[in-house]
Amino acid sequence: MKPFAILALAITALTLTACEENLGKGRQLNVVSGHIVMGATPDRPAVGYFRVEGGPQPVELVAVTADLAQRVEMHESVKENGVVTMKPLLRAAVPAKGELVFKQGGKHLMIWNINGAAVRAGKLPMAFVFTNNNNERILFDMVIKPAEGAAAAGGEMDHGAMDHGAMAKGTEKAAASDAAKK
Ligand SMILES: [Cu+2]
Repeated sequence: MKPFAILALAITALTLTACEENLGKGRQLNVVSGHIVMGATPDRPAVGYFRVEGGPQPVELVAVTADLAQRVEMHESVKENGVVTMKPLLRAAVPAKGELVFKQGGKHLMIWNINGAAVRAGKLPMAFVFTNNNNERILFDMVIKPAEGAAAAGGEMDHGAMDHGAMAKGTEKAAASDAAKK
C-alpha cells in the first residue's frame, strides 16, 4: 500500500471516530435560525437576529463575519436611566445545552453595505466564530428581509430609529411647533 493510501485511511478513521463521538454527545453547538432586516435607507446599517443552540460545553461567540458585507458588529441594546443605547458587544456566552438569542431590543448584529448581489439573492452567508475547538466557525445563510418600514405598517420599531430617533423626533417637534405658531 502506498503511504498516501495509508494516510487517507487514517484520516477517514479519525473522521468517523469524531462523528461517532459527536452523535453520542447529543445536541451540537449550532446556529439554528437567523435573518437580516435591511435598513430603511441604503446608508443605514441592516440589523441581524439569530439563535444559537449550545452543545455539551459552554462556549462564547466572539465574532460574526460576512465576506459579502463591508462591516459587521455585535451590539447590545441597554437601558440606562430610561434611555436605550447600543453598546458594542465583544463576546456573548452560549451556555452548555442552552441557547444564545440575538433579537429585537436586545443583542443584535449591525451590518454595513451588504453586497448588492447578496441582497438580490435574498441571503447573506455569515460565519459565526466561537471559542471552542480553536475558534470553530459555523456557517449560516441569513435570509434578508426588506426594511420593516417598507413592509406592512405597524411593524416593530425600525432599528435605525434607535440611533437616529432623537434627531428625528426633535425635527418633528420643531415642525409641529412651527405649524402651531402659524
Ligand atoms: Cu446596534
